[in-house]
Amino acid sequence: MAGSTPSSEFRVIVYAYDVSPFYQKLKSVLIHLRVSYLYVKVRPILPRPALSDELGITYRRIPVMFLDGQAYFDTSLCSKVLDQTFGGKPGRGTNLFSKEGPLQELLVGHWVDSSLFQLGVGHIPSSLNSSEFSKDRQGFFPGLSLDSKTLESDLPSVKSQLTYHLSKLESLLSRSKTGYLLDSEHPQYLDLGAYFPFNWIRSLGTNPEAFPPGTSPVPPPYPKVTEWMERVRRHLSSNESRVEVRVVKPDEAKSIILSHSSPSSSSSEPIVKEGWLRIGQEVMVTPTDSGRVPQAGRLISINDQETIISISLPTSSQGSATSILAHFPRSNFDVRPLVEGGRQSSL
Ligand SMILES: N[C@@H](CCC(=O)N[C@@H](CS)C(=O)NCC(=O)O)C(=O)O
Repeated sequence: MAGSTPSSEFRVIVYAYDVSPFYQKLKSVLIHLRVSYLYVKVRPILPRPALSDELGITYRRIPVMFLDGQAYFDTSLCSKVLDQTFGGKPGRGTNLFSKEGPLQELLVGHWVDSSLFQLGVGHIPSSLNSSEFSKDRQGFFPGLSLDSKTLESDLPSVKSQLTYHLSKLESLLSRSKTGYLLDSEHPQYLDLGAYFPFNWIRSLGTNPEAFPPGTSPVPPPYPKVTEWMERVRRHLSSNESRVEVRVVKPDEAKSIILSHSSPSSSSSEPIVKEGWLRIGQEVMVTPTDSGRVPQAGRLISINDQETIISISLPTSSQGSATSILAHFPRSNFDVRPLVEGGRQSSL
């Protein structure tokens, strides 16, 4: 795609770093949907001033996506809103949630993004796990140590746990006529969602038993999974040339984000009606699974799909805009009133 479009005409901006598996997941959704985007590269470890100092974003996980100037957190919500905005439209990729949409959301959110991703983390070789990295990730997954020695000694058990997931996938695929997980004509969200941890694990090279290298004389133990991975890879690589990924500096991205005006929203969510939360109140939104760093903001809207808050820009960074709108999924996120100096009791 020619690189002549002004940056301000790109609707999507992604903050991430290349080796982030969740960025790779989001990228596969963008490629499938054929959506070009601006890419702000941030460090794999904190601090990330492009998000915190410039935009007031304390949520620590990557990627963070902006669509038309509004922030979206968690690849589950990002994928859904991208699909609703672009899926099936002229010149774009097919809808990702057209088959068993709610089931796909549950499967990717509560199986792939959690159990499978953690097994992926367990495959990280100690050569990649610097002390700076493991220090940064301390406490990222409650109850899971990322220290090199523990990762190394746990690897056999992690590999053995992975066989359960591979064998389920193998049997699902042996019933599929199209070679996609839900027997759909085109890949669905579940295909892209499940591809990223397996592809990541394969690329880490610590599990040649499950993923023998191409040169190996040993046949792959999960042939249907191997074929499916190749099918998804080919699908993505055939769409990749239609997507422009333009790397931009944080300043440029920020001025594009702030040039959008923010619409207002209202709420119909029962917890608001019951008086637990009030629209306009200061709240904090915190992931409940990993990277539990709260994000504070003013409650704009909450329903059964998402929570929207307004995040104040740090005073040093304000211009004509003083806040941004930010969307969080309801699943795996806790919303509660902000209390000075401590946490309020659970919802
Ligand atoms: N459920 C989240 C998980 C995101 C996540 O865990 N991302 C990893 C990178 S792949 C992360 O943020 N690690 C800590 C960090 O980069 O600071 C999502 O789907 O976006």
